[in-house]
Order: sequence, then C-alpha cells, then structure tokens
Amino acid sequence: MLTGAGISAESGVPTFRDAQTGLWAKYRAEELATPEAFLENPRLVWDWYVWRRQLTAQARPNPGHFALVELAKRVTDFTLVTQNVDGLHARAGSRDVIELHGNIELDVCFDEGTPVGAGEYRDDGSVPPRCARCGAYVRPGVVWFGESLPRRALDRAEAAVGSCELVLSIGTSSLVQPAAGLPLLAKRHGALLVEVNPNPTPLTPHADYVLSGPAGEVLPELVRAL
Ligand code: BJW
Repeated sequence: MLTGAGISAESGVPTFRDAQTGLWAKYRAEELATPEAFLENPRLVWDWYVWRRQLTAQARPNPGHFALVELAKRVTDFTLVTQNVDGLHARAGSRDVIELHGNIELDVCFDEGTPVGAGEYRDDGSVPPRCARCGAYVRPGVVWFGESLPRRALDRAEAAVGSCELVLSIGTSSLVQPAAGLPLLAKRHGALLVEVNPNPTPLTPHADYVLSGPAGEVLPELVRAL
C-alpha cells in the first residue's frame, strides 16, 4: 500500500495541496517545504511546522487508517509505505510503517542531519531552536523538495513493489517523485494496481481499478467485502 495526505484528510489534517488557511493563506505549502525557504526565513517555516505539529498531535486516526490495520491481518505479506509525516498509521496500530518523507515529530540538526533530542537544544531562547552541539538551527525531521529520501526506507519500498501482487495507491495526488513512481513500478512487475481517491490523478489512467471516494469510507467497505 502507498498512502498520501488524503488518508488523513478525514482526521482533520489538511492535504498538502489544499489551500492553506489562516496565517498561512498567502503561502503555498510547496513554497514552505524546501531547504531554501528554511534558510531564507527559518522562523516562518519553523512556525508553520509548530502549527502543523499541533494539528497532527490533536488528530486521531480515522476508519481508513484502521481498515489498513485490519487488512494487514488478513494478508500474508503486507507492506505499508506512506508519504505522510503525521504518524497516524502507527497510532492506528499499523506496524513497521515505511515513512518515505520522515516524521513531523522529530527534530534534526540542519547542518549535521542528526536527531536532536531532549537536552540537546542550545538554551538561548532562539526560534527555531539551535543544536547544542554545533549551534546550527534545528529543523523538522521531514524530507523537503530537492532532498533525498531516507535510503533504507526507499530501498524497502522499492523491494516491496518489485515483488507484490497488488498495490493500492490511496489518497495521493501522485505528483511527487520518487513516491509517485512506486505504484507504476509495481504494475511493471505484474501487480494489479488499485487507486483509492475521490479525484482523478495522473495515476488514474494506469489503474486496473479505481475506487472513487474518501478512503475513510472506501477502505472499510473493501475490508468488509473480503
Ligand atoms: C483523498 C481524500 C480522502 C482528499 N480520501 N483521498 C522526477 C521528475 C520530476 C521531478 C522530480 C523527479 N524526481 C524528483 C523530483 C523533484 C521532486 C518532485 O517530485 N517534484 C514534483 C512536484 C515535480 N521530488 C523531490 O524533490 C524528492 N526528492 C528527491 O527525489 O531527491 C532526489 C532528487 C532531487 C531533485 C531532483 C531530482 C532528484 C523529495 C520529495 C519530498 C516531498 N516532501 C513533501 C513535504 C514533507 C514534509 C511536510 O509534510 O511538510 O511531502 S511535499 C508533499 O507532497 C509531502 C507529501 O508527502 C507529498 C505528496 O503529497 P500527497 O500525499 O500526494 O498529498 P496531496 O495533497 O498532493 O494530494 C492529496 C490527495 O488526496 C489528492 O489526490 C486528493 O484528491 C486526495 N484526497 N481527500 C482519499 N478523504
């Protein structure tokens, strides 16, 4: 399975390409999720993540997330790959989730790329905070445009799509590479491709089946039908 922001939409987490609201209405998410944006205006980008962290912390997994937990129990070999950084699959009970774009809860040092944990922040009131080891800014542990995906996560995802019989692409606009290429890779290896999305995407013409609707309704129905 490959999931995207759409599966968390029914948990109240805005999708990435939804129009931004409130303070952020004048920015496009794509303009904030880059290392260049952070270097140019660290405070703005940091505050955007503080706001999004609050949103995801308050969000609860929805029936779509829970349906994938159930599906995993009924399938011998099940791999869940997500582009989401919100951690909602794990909170629903999914195990061993492959997070291609990192996790919004984590902090890492901008210069060293290593995790920054409790007691490792410089105590100077800086926003964003600074790494106590080297003084560089701390940033969220997510993958921004132009950055490489975590090698192990991508290797595992590619191995899974190279050998699976069925791939579900759920709640993703299928625009962002390399994740968007994974379902097509699976199809080239002979897998059946099913898309779950209320809206068409560039993947739709390649899908063997399109289940057009919200993941929180379609996935529980799919599990019931098994
Ligand atoms: C519902 C629903 C409901 C609504 N139920 N569904 C090859 C060709 C061209 C460009 C590139 C390429 N290879 C790499 C690139 C560059 C770039 C890229 O892909 N650009 C394209 C946009 C053109 N990729 C990268 O830079 C990646 N790095 C990389 O490849 O490194 C090597 C390299 C670099 C540069 C050049 C070449 C190689 C990194 C990508 C990192 C993406 N990071 C983000 C931010 C994460 C942190 C954060 O959250 O702040 O990840 S961007 C954003 O997009 C986020 C998402 O995970 C990702 C995908 O979005 P997603 O999940 O699809 O969400 P939406 O909002 O787009 O769509 C929601 C969908 O849900 C919609 O379809 C709705 O209809 C649907 N929906 N309600 C089901 N209830």
